[in-house]
Amino acid sequence: MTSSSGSASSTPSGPSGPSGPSGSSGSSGASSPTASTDRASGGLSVELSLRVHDLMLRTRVLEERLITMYKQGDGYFWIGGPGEEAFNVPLGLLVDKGQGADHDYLHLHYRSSGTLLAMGADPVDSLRQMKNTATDPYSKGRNFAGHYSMRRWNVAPVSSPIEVQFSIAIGTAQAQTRRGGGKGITIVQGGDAGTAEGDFATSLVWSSRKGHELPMLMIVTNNQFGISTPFDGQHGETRVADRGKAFGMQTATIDGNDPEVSWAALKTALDYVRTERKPYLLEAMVSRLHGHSSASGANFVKEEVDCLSRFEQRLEEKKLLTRGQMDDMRAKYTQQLLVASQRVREEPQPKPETVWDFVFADKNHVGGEN
Ligand SMILES: Cc1ncc(C[n+]2csc(CCOP(=O)(O)OP(=O)(O)O)c2C)c(N)n1
Repeated sequence: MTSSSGSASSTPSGPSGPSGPSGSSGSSGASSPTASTDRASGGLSVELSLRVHDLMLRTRVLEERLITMYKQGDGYFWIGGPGEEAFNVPLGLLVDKGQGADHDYLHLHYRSSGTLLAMGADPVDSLRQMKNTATDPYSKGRNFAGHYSMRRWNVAPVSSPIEVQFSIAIGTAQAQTRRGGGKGITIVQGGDAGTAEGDFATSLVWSSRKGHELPMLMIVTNNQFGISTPFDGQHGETRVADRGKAFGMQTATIDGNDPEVSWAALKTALDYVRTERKPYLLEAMVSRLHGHSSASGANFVKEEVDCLSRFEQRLEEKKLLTRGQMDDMRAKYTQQLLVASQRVREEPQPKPETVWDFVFADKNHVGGEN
């Protein structure tokens, strides 16, 4: 059961509507949050619906705060994931989080805030990275917003050069295969335009060699834009996911603006990769709600499907939350991050003499030094 089961969701506009996975899938695997039998909407329990909504809202409010910080001069550049929450939050909740090959490795992109918050990251740390403070745990004040990196959760550093993560991910998947026995898999994610890069082709080839398949979930979050180049006219294939079929891979294209569809599709894909130890290519159609980045103004694009307001409407119809309750939550989270951003302003910047720190490894991490 994946995308096709999400009947409440509308088909995203564009070249490819949602479709079910091709072929069979595995059964057991990913650790998942509570699955009560009290189904509220789609396949999600009441508890899980509320949890997903809360995290989607927190993610949206975080991105809005980051944009405001950029516009107020508290950062040099903004790029992030408003419009990808309905997919990225379920992903973060379904990941097997931890350090080392027994857990999932994540090679994400710069729109992955929802995944990190769902895994338990502190949103204030994202404000620190935006403000480039020395207290930023992801890059110690050295990188752009949304460039996460967390050794203890196997989150490989997010890269600004697009798609290189698809080549790097082969390494962690190889390590997991060579080690053998574990349930940890490698998850790699990027946008649709990036699939034109050689790294994406490299990943298709290396993950699917007969008899040497890799436990890799390859995710393409398709917002139908590069920076300003529309998807139409750039692709011979109708669906990016179809490219996986030529490599014998399981594939699906889904409505990533629907958290229930995303949950079901991710569960299927993760279970398959975890159990079969073979690759899966999942394409999620998503929105780009504030344009590409601050380079294009970062203003709200009202023509795009807003996954959060659509989900909130559904929760209201199901009488799980009232409009007033959701407005109160939003006001509370917005106020909390406003106060936090004022606090972060006072935190120290990196000292000039530390400029060469973290350029080269000071320990032999591969050899086991931590
Ligand atoms: C190797 C490389 N080429 C070009 C760029 C400039 N660039 C930054 S983001 C971007 C568009 C990426 O589009 P897509 O892969 O669809 O991801 P999205 O940003 O839409 O999520 C480009 C071309 C880059 N960062 N790296």
